[in-house]
Amino acid sequence: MPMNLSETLKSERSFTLVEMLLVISIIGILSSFTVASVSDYVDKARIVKAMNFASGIEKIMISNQKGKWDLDVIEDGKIKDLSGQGNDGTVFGATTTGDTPQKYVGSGGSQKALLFDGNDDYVDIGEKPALKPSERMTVSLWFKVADYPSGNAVMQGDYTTDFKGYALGIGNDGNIFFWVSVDDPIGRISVTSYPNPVSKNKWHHIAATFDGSTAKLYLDSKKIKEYSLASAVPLLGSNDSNFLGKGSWGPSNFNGMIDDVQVYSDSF
Ligand SMILES: [Ca+2]
Repeated sequence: MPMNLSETLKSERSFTLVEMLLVISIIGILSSFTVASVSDYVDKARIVKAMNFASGIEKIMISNQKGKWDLDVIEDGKIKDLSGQGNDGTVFGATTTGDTPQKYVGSGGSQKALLFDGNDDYVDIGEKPALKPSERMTVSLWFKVADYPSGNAVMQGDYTTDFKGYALGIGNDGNIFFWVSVDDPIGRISVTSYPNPVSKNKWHHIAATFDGSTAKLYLDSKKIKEYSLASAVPLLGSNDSNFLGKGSWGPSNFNGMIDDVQVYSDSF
């Protein structure tokens, strides 16, 4: 005998408690997927934007490019300078990895980056006249830090313990820093990302530029800090090496990956 309407409603009246919990957990799983994919999308957009920014820097200053290392290949223990300036580097311990900013956003499948162990890995580019900017300078590079236990160098440009040259690194608080030595009583300009530490295990782009009076630091295409002197002064160089992944000060070996490093004797 067919059920009447009220009986039908009664028999389909509700979820059991177990069914209800199941539905709630499915909704929870679906929403966490949505949140994860939105944040993933936002993070990839950050990288793509910084890639466009980095290629814009190269485009406007290409005639003053003094070093360009894509770090895709280590050949005979060396990394090649693609700028035409002959500033090849000798690799100590660092190895290539397929983990690159390009791959993260789904392109550049065969490209590589360099992996540094945070202990004794580095690249020595030597002391090169072309890498001693005297008036203006810019460095553009990608890095992905695994840990920052001490003040680590991402790149040392002709820097020494007596504050000559320039350096880019990351402090033990996760803030990046840009030091540039100038012929001025201040001695060394220091611009940091403080209080905006970078996230570990994510690719970030840094651009550091100095035009003779103003030092600017860009993180992921955004200008995060700048410092200006009253008037333009020359940069002070040294006779020390240019390094990737280590500096001349204290324990400074970088723990993570570095990619697509470019140096210019110009500013923006
Ligand atoms: Ca690369």
